[in-house]
Amino acid sequence: MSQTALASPLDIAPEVRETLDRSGAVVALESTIITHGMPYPQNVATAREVEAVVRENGAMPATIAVIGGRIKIGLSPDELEWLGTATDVMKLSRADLPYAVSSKRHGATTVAATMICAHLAGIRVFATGGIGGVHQGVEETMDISADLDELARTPVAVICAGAKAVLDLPRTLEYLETRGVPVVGYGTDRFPAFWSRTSELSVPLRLDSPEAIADLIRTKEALGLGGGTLVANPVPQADEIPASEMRTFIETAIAQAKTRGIAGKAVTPFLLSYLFELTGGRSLATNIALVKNNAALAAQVATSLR
Ligand code: PSU
Ligand code: MN
Repeated sequence: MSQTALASPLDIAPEVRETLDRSGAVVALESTIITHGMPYPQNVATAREVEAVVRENGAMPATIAVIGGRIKIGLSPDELEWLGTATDVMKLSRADLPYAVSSKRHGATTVAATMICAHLAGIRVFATGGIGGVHQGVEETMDISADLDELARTPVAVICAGAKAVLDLPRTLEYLETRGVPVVGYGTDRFPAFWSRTSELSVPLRLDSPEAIADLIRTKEALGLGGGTLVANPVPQADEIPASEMRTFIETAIAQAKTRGIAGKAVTPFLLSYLFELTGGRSLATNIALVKNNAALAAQVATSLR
């Protein structure tokens, strides 16, 4: 049988299309944070605010998700609202993306899947909260987020607040180094730990301006190295929960996940919602603040990249 070319599974929103056509600045945004990372209605409110921050900083936001098997690059306000309340939305990483498209399912894209879709659409910069990484207890579970391999292979710059402190941060950094991913601290020598501005770890590289980050991205592309760049942007001081305070909460949450036998894709969403309860909502307030902070930097980097 002859092969039939697959019709493009991408639906690029008109204003995103128009911006890409004139080589304008576009920032990709993920959707797992909306469906599996935050409760309703804060999830939808945050997604809207993050898009507004990108616009205020001179770039076009493109929130990415799969709806009925179509890869949406840029969601309408109605689609965003629907996604925030929908049940039956898959959490999509590299492994699940083609299934969601071929089976016409709904899916929220993780960092890995968002990078893939952004690259398909020609978007080079992406803002999120925190990437997935090597989980604590990896010796037993082999749980390493597909986000890390994606950073090694797909040429999109990811602006985050480090990796969630529930992870094994030293091994996460080791893995990124092995896979050749530049990890850049923005205005810091310490690797940020998501809710906290610092961890005990040094960040491998440091840059202090959006222009310098754009230069690095351009240079990496010109060298033909392939793969992405990870920029770790510390949460603003006023919004952070110091690492010393988070530590006990994190230990409790991880112990709970173990007791309840939570595994695989469910681990990260479980830990985030359990921490929300344990911290009386503080972890969510910090999460919202750091995503907005990353969106602003991503927009500035995208603007400098042109
Ligand atoms: N950061 C957040 N909230 C989230 C996530 C990251 O602040 O919900 C999501 C991202 O989509 C990330 C995913 O790609 O968690 C990682 O999941 P896993 O550990 O299962 O790979
Ligand atoms: Mn995992």
